[in-house]
Formats: sequence, C-alpha cells, structure tokens
Amino acid sequence: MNAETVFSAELISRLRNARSVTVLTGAGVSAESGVPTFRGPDGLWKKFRPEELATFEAFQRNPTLVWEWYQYRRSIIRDIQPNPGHFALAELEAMVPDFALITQNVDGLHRRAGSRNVFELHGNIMRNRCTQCGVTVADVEVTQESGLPRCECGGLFRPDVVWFGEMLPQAVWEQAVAATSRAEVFLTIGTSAVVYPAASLPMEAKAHGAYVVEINFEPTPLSAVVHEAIRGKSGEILPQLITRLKEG
Ligand code: BJW
Ligand code: ZN
Repeated sequence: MNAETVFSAELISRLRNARSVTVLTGAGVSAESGVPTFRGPDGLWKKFRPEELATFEAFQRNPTLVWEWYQYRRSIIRDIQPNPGHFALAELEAMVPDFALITQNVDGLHRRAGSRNVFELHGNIMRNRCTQCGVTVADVEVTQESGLPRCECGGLFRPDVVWFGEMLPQAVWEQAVAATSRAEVFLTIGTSAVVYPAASLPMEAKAHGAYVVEINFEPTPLSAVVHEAIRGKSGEILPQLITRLKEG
C-alpha cells in the first residue's frame, strides 16, 4: 500500500484554477520504470565518469567507448514502459488549457505515455546526429562487425543528446523559457536541479509569479526556495494528485 499524500488546499486550488501549468522533469520520473538516474547511490555516474562519456571531447577521444555506453542505455530503454508518474502527467495535460512539459530526460517515455506538448532539453537518446553535416536519423547500426555508424557524407554519427559544454537546442530552450515565464503553477519533479541551464527554470518561474512545487524523493538545492516540497516517489504522488484534482 502506498502512503497517502495529503496535498495542500492551496496547491489543489491553484491547479484547478490555473490556465497555465508548466512541469520540469528529470531522471527521477523515469526511475520507477527502471531507467537508472545519473546521481545518487545507484546513479549512472557512480559507475561511469561524466567527463569520460558525456562530453564531445570524450567522444572524439574514444567514440567506441561512448557508443557502447549509449547502446547499453538504449537497450534498457527499449525494454521498459512508462510508469504511473508519466501517465499522470499526460492526464494533467488534458485538464489544463495551457500545459507544457519540459524534460531533461532523453528516454522519450513522456511521449510514449501520451504527453504531447513536450520539450526535450537534452535531446533524445534514440535519435542520431551526424557530427559533420548535422542530419538526424532514427536508426543506425552499431555492431562489432559494422563498426561505428557513419553518415552518407562520411561523418561519424553520434547520439542526438546534449553533452556538458554544449548548447541546448535553441528553439526548444526558447519555448521552455516562454512556458516557464507564463506558468501560474510550476512543478519540478525528480530532478537534482544541479545541471544548468535547466536548473534555473524553477527560479525563473518563481520570479514571474508562479507557485512552485517540488516533488522529489530527497531534498535538492531548490527545496528551501520553492513554495512547497513534497517528499516521495513521483510514480506514487502524481497519480494521487490527479485523483485529488478530480474529486468534487
Ligand atoms: C526521484 C525518484 C522518484 C529519484 N521520484 N524523485 C558551473 C556553474 C554552473 C553551470 C556550469 C558550471 N560549469 C559548467 C556548467 C554548465 C553545465 C552544468 O550545469 N554543469 C553543472 C553540473 C555544474 N551545463 C552544460 O554544460 C549545459 N550546457 C550549457 O550550459 O551550455 C552553455 C555553455 C556552452 C559552452 C560552455 C559552457 C556553457 C549542458 C548540460 C547537458 C547535460 N547533459 C546530461 C547528459 C544527457 C545525455 C545523456 O543522457 O547521456 O543530461 S548530464 C545529466 O544530468 C543528463 C540529465 O538530463 C541531467 C540532469 O540530471 P537529473 O535529471 O536531475 O538526474 P539526477 O540523477 O541528477 O537526479 C535525479 C533526482 O531524482 C534526484 O534528486 C533523486 O532524489 C530523484 N528521484 N527517484 C521522485 N521515484
Ligand atoms: Zn552527414
């Protein structure tokens, strides 16, 4: 049995009356689907150092190693399903006139759960981009036999994700900032809020007058500055929130 979360009357009333709601998600939202998070005791970075895998320099130095790491993560993501937290966010979208879901996740699970207005700040792990001409393609073959995947132009393909030191996709970022600025309620869910510029969005929302609520397992640097911090698993709290919103 999941513990029952008691939501504040303020949050429920604000969500029921809001025209604009914006949500920022991180790896914690996919944890209950079986996607490892980055930081924390079971995080990916405990086993792999970010600077060896999640930078363009690392890719140039050892593209085979970086490709192996992404193929391993793709194999996990292919086999798993969205969890009740993802589905609850898709339901919330249907209840709000102007809803935006900004995600740092590259796993595509929000769309698979039915969310539509999704802004993927750090790209998508299932897509590939040519390092030379920039074309993006869905499928490339990476096997021992075929070697590293190459584009028709001769350039090496890379996963279409955003590594440290790289700019976020500009149009996506601009739309995320716009949705943040107009939000009346802003939810930050399952993110450690340490990677910028994504981590700046909750404070940006607050500066523009939004009611900012964090949902996370653990405290983060944001916990002390948001209006409310709700502790627990997003896959348990979010479905309960939807149920509460639907009550008369
Ligand atoms: C649950 C849960 C459950 C678990 N329910 N909760 C110094 C100061 C400020 C900035 C910088 C600086 N030095 C460098 C920078 C810039 C840098 C940065 O921010 N670095 C900091 C780490 C210091 N940022 C960048 O480089 C960005 N680009 C940029 O700034 O461009 C401008 C620029 C250009 C040139 C030079 C300098 C600047 C790009 C950042 C790209 C991040 N990429 C990654 C990898 C993506 C590809 C891949 O997947 O492989 O994105 S890193 C990784 O972290 C990934 C994530 O999207 C991102 C955020 O992690 P997230 O989602 O928060 O996960 P976790 O694991 O950290 O947290 C999980 C949370 O969930 C925890 O809190 C748990 O408690 C919780 N949880 N289970 C609820 N069931
Ligand atoms: Zn190319």
